[in-house]
Amino acid sequence: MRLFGYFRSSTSYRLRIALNLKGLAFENVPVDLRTGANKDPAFVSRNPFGSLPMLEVDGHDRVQSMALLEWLDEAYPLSPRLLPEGVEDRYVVRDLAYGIATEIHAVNNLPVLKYLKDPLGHDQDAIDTWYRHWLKRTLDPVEARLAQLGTGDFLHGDAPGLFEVVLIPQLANARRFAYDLTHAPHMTRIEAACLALPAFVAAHPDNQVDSPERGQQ
Ligand SMILES: N[C@@H](CCC(=O)N[C@@H](CS)C(=O)NCC(=O)O)C(=O)O
Repeated sequence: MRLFGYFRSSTSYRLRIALNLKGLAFENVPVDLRTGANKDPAFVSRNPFGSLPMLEVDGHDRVQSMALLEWLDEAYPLSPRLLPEGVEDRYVVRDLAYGIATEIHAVNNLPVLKYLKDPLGHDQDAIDTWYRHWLKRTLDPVEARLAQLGTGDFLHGDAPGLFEVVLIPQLANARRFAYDLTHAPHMTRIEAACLALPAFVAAHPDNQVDSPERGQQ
């Protein structure tokens, strides 16, 4: 398996966590978003979206992180499952995971932020305000939902699953944009529990070969 990703890409981070949780070995292939390597014709010929992550398995290129996560769970139904067994439990996990993936990531993605700057002409302060606005609009209800559900260290049961795989990268981005998480005790408790696990530590952006934190660039 080869994972084409970028250390700071939150969708790549999702896949790294999921592969680690399932104990699936993979080769990390960095694609530099800053230089636009994801738009190179050779890459686009394999992935017309020109997006990360892309997972190459047995000669097949698969993209779109949420579809990939669900595919991984079906193709490799090893413990732990990313989605629980019961229909209602699966609904609750998807409710929150897809809320973050579709309502925050989609509007705060790098091409959107670049477009706000050029051609729309917004400065960095305005872009940061945009970013935090869309975070708050969905993270507040996620936090309220976690309070309603009375969650412990994880949304469902005693292990992380699809929700945590999506939440942790989003919180890493929130912290990069100086988003105030002091009023989110449920999310930050879950974050602390996840970040103590080896699968999450190994997947962290700072621990990737293409991260400047590793002194590679
Ligand atoms: N819906 C896609 C979004 C993928 C995506 O936009 N990834 C970002 C990195 S987090 C990316 O590749 N951005 C560069 C671009 O689209 O030009 C998914 O979930 O995989």
